[in-house]
Amino acid sequence: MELIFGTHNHNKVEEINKLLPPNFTVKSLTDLNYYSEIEESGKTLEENALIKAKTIFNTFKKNCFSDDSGLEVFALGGKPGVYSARYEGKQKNAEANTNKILQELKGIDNRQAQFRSVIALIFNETEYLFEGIIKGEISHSPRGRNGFGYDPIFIPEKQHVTFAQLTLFEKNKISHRSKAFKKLIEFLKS
Ligand code: ITT
Repeated sequence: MELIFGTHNHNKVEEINKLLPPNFTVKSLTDLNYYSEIEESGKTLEENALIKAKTIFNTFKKNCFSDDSGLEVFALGGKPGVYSARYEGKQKNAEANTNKILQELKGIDNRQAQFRSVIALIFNETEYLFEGIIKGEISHSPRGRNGFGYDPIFIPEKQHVTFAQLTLFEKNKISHRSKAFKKLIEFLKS
């Protein structure tokens, strides 16, 4: 069975391919030479994931899925959430984004946070949503060099190190995205 994954992110495609049974083939937007910008204008992760999936479905008329993820900090009322990539401006600078969070949490004891990932699937013309969450807390300073985005300041529950101090293999075993991917795969296999 062939599915289109609405991303150009090679790492995400590789991650899901490792989890999928061999009878599934995933094609990315890069594989399909689709380079139009899809505006992520939604106010929630769910809306954005659906906007992307619907745009792709309307273009290719094939089963497809898209994801959107973000960091939600409790003491900041769930921010940056859907605005995670551009929290400190349009330039989407990960270091500036992480510094902004550390600044906003100065003097605040509650450092609880979670990464949340939502996948929107359009399968046989019906829409489905799958969610993955990893809870944790925000460190007091950035630590580690692996990963991307907010990884250097996110300590997942039951760990003493940040996501950026874990190997990609270790992170993928517990990450929000892999949890959502696993739910999607269970659905596709059933
Ligand atoms: P696409 O091209 O597929 O849209 P993206 O980089 O925008 O990829 P996401 O939509 O999954 O990635 O995530 C949006 C932002 O949320 C991302 O730029 C990071 O700032 C943050 N984020 C999401 N997942 C993360 C993770 O596993 N580790 C660190 N930061 C993450």
